[in-house]
Amino acid sequence: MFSNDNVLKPFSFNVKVPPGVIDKPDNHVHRNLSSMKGQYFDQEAYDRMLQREDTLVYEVYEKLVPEIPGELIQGLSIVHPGKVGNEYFMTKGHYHSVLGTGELYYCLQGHGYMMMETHEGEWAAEELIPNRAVYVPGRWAHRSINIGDVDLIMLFVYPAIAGHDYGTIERKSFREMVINQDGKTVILDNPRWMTQ
Ligand code: S6P
Ligand code: ZN
Repeated sequence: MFSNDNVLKPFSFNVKVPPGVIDKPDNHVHRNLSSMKGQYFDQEAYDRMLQREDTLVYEVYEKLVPEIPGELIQGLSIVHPGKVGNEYFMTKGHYHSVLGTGELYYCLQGHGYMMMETHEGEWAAEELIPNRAVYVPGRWAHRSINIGDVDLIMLFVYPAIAGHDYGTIERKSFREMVINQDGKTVILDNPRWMTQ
């Protein structure tokens, strides 16, 4: 965490795509299959895959700033290509703890979807292609999904006070899932989704 005692000075950083790295990140998060228990529809495929290897599913590079109103955290999110059964590799997904905080994503490489939903049960999916921005408004949970053959790389920016609520999605999952059905990418109702 960035100390609030530090005075933040303007800064810049280089983004290199590929491979999808930034200069001097403050944080580099690795998310492997084992940290996504219960999130993929085909539990048997998940268990089989995990037995073979705890595959790296996605990575995040962050530039941290003081967690105070007005400041913005930014970084890169990289979802590797792959599937668990027929379901594409994806992020865990979360609500922001400060529910009203939004987030901007800008796709730099790859092909995917930003899956979003609200506590009230509304959902939306926006396609991610290079040079397209997706805005996630406050109140919307979000998960990025890689439906392509190369890394899905996105730049993100969100309020430093946002915080993360992963628990709700771990319990309820997302209402919709993105799978490959007979060679086509389709969005289907997720049987694992819980209404409460
Ligand atoms: C944070 C922002 C991203 C995600 C990243 C990984 O608010 O939305 O930096 O952290 O895409 O996803 P997740 O769901 O594991 O945090
Ligand atoms: Zn977020």
